[in-house]
Amino acid sequence: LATGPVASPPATVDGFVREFLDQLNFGQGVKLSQSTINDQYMALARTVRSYLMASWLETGHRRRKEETKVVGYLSAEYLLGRQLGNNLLASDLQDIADQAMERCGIDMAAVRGQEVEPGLGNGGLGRLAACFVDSLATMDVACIGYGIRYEYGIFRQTFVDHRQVEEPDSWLRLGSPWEFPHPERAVQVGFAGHTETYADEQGRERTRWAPAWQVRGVPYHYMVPGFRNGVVNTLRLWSAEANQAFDLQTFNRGDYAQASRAEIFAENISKVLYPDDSTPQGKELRLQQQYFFVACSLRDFIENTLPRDFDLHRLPERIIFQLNDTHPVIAVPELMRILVDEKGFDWDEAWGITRRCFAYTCHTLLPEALEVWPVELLGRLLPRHLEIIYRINEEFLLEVREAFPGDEGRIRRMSIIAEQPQRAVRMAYLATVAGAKVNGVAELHSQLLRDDVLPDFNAMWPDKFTNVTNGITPRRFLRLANRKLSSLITDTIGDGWVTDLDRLRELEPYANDPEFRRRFREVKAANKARLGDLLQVRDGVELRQDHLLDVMVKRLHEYKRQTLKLLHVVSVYEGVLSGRTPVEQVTPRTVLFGAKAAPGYHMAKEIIYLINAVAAKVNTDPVMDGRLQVLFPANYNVTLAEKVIPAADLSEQISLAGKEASGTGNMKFALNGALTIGTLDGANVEILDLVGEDHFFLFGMTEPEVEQLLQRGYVPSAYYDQDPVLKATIDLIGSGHFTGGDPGAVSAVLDNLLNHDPFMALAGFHAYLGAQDRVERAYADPEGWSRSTILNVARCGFFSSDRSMRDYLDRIWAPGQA
Ligand code: 26Q
Repeated sequence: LATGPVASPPATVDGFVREFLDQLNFGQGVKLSQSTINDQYMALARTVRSYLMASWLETGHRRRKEETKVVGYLSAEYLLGRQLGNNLLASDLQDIADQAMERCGIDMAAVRGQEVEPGLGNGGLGRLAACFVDSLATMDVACIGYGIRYEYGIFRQTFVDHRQVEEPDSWLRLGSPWEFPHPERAVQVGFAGHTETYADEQGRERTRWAPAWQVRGVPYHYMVPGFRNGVVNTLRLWSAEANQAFDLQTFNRGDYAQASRAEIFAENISKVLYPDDSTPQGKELRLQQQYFFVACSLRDFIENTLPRDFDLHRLPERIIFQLNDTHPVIAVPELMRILVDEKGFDWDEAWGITRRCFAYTCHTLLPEALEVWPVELLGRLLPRHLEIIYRINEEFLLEVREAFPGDEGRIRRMSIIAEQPQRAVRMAYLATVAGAKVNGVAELHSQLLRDDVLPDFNAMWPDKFTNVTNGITPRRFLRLANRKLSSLITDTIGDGWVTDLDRLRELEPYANDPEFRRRFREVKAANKARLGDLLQVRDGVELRQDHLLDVMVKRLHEYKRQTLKLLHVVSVYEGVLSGRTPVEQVTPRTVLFGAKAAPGYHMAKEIIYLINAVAAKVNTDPVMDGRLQVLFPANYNVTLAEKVIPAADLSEQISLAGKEASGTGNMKFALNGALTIGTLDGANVEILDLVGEDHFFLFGMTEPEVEQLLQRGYVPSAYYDQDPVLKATIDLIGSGHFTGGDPGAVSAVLDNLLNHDPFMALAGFHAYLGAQDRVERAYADPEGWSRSTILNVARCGFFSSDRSMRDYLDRIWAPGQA
């Protein structure tokens, strides 16, 4: 009876209504007439889940039979965004659900608005992981996404007196209908303690680790549906729990606070996402998080996913663990420990296996972002892993000696253990030594990785290094976020583009079709109106519909140069204020910022303050006649991105060349018909290559030019002294004009710019203003502008994460097989 496929409810409006009412009545325990919006959201989500369930079970069943190689994506972050819309789209139930809700008298928009997005990531790296698992499901590649179920995701940003204030993101407060806890699949993870050697039955000397304490990792499963292909993969996020709620002896003594301390301690491990995304702090809890989730994941795959009697010599045939940056790299010594200590493998045999089971993706170039763990800390928390790392390093350095005899400097440089300023493990080196492949995330980045970050490793193993340019999922960021543009595209070239984004090329000829251009502009106007409605309700601000919408949304970082954008804004304002520019000559423009600063990143928080201060003044000064507006909606996240990006005219991608590894927002904007103003950095280089110089506002130094300027000696104040516009702009800020007459309130930012300016905003200012002039001239010609935006969409199909996944398969996961 129960062996066949599970039956989905009928995919009709009737069927949907029935399932929904069942979920409401029997799942949620309310009648429709008594139900709250939250009840309705929960029931609707569970209804969609029901439709996906048969595919999920079927996919799992098929995967177990197939015996193919699985991609184990190891990522400390998944920035998923809302699930309801995505899962309705994947299951092709959008229209049915709309009609069903209407029939029940339910406000679908309000119900959608009820979902709190799981913000389990900081920014680009976490969102990339979410795009990748979407693409793998759509391509029917066996993948398990492994990560952490943080109880609190990225903080909620608010502004108080222009300053960022962080609030905890309690996304689970009302429960999540998308997760399936599996306590029966829990695993144990040990920490601290000591190691000891002993002789086994054959008299061989072996090592074992006796942890001092253990926690329980409970997996929560999330559906990852492919686009209308009957595939549902699994995202498995681990939650830390104490093995027993109370220390019973203490409990019985009546010291209840003390009795529950162990529980609180254990549960802290998955309590909150670290909100830093550049300068890792080397915090013990962070290392606990990292080890916790990879130990759970390896245990889960080896003991619970592989068949019972699987011969681990063949492990590389069945798994490739992709390391999403260095955060999961402790998985390398963990696999060695399992193979050698638990399964009794020889060291060499185990190392031969391990080296084929991992590949490493690097996402940065900033030296301060490379993770290192003090030996003292690592040895205390994971004593056996430290021993294993030492041995890996010893044998690796022998290899180096053999390849480069007598080159002691090289050996010191390449050691996995740094000696200065304190003895510490360089996680990127460990990942590079263990990884079968190492990749950067855009062409330029991969080249700089070889030349500047890991040159010695490249000299030793040139074939290890490769590039995979990032991508974004066209399902969420085009089909779902921009339904109007999607319909226009589908009406023109059919709907094959959703899973084969190169087909957007077929739009190229329509760039010359005035009727198509008109419809394209209509779509942009409608998206702008939709964003206007949202901002009105959300923040009580008005988005001027007749303005050029100029958008800079991304994490707040000095290297991304939000200050350069702000200097442009102030220069426009200062021009009018000083009478240099007649106000009628100002192109009506709204500059929209979205950015969270890491709570401990002081300069970033000062920049947020300055943006808000400038906005308050510029927006209300009658001298501007409303022609310049600066909006900074708080708490930029995936949900807001889905509304902002389709409405944008201009995409700001202005990082200093050589600093932004790739960027992925840049791709989202181009594919939604915004033009880019940008530097030759990250994937901008590839966007420019594809769309052509006539359809991209390029400015600024190349990476080698940046290096040269640094060599010659960069003196930011010289630019201030020599450029009267720059001087007037900075002086206006310095005068306290934006800060109630208090120059002190902006001195940290200005001092930094004038005396240090590590990311050369002042050097870039003149060229940036020139590029903005070109933007305004181009925007004044709507037909030419539309033509360029259409060509951007048509030529950016390359940036589908489906293509990224194809590249990973070809170059890293199954070379020669795929
Ligand atoms: C590490 C240790 C301790 C605490 C936090 C961290 C940490 C967390 C997140 C370090 C880095 C991150 C995130 C980095 C990130 O998002 N990088 C971006 O990755 C994108 C996807 O490849 C690129 O497009 C961006 O260029 C890159 O900045």
